[in-house]
Amino acid sequence: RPRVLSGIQPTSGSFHLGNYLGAVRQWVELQETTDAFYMVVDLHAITVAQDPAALRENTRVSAAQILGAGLDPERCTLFVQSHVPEHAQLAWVMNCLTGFGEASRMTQFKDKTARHGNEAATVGLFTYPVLMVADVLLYQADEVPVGEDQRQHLELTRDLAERFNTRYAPTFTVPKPHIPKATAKIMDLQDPTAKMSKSAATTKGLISLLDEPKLSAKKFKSAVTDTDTVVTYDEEKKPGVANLLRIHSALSGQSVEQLVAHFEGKMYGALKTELAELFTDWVTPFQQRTRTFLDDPAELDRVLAVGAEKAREIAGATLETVYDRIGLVPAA
Ligand code: AQP
Repeated sequence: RPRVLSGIQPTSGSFHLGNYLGAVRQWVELQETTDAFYMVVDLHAITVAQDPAALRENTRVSAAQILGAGLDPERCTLFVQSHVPEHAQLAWVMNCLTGFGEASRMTQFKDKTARHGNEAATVGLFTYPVLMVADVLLYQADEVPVGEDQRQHLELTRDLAERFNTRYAPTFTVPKPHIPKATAKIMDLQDPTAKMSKSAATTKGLISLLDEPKLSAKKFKSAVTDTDTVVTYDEEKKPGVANLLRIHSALSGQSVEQLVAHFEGKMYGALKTELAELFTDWVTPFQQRTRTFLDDPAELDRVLAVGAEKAREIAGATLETVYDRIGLVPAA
């Protein structure tokens, strides 16, 4: 079975629809056919300032949402990144293999610096992609299910894996991104040219999974579209409608072509209303499942402890090989 690894940041209490459709939903599917490792990446989250109590809470809420989305800890490995110290250890080695110019080309750093301001940009934020490289390589992952925004980081991962393998000896699996096109980039409902993001200027176009379903339904109904009225799929000219169609398709399982036929002769309002209902039908049981995991913190901690132990076995073995290959003397 191919090995899969992915992670999500506990930067806010609730995941948004982009996180779910772009990443977590793939995780649930892949646990059936792969040897899957999924983690809450708290070390990534601290690359921007976090309130300690909120980070602790959001880490648990994130794990509960992953389980609520359908992840089964019996069929995959779920853990918290900081429980496996090898992530930070391998990241250091990888930092020493990464060119400064190479790291400077990462667009997410530029975007986040622009959003959070230059003064808020830490060295940790700059080197965030290298920590992600370590995350993936530690587990010898074959595939990494992520949204489109992570493609560049995956390319860096491949480059560094190959560089290490060439410089020392074949050590790392060179991973491939797993980015299904239809859900690779879910857009903000108010600005369909920008990706849905936790840190958008306003939350009007952001569908947070733990919000009251009624509030999300309202956001779907007031989604920005265009002055035309015919429901057709055109990413360039009708990005708002295209985004709604892609979300509908992902939630309903119907193809975009089927949906266009279904909405023939109907206006945008019909698409929005149907989407609001579809989302409510999905999110209501998701919230209930998430709540059951949050109501039993001892069980949640147990699941995460089992996951961390399984993860450490593999991560530890990889790090030992790496330390040996680069010439570090083992502790007696
Ligand atoms: N809009 C999106 N469409 C599809 N996939 C998305 N992902 C994020 N936004 C979208 C994917 O979700 C996974 C977890 O991402 P993350 O933990 O790195 O979250 P994020 O990128 O920090 O989310 P935001 O909302 O975009 O946060 P900010 O605004 O802080 O940057 C990843 O696989 C990601 O690709």
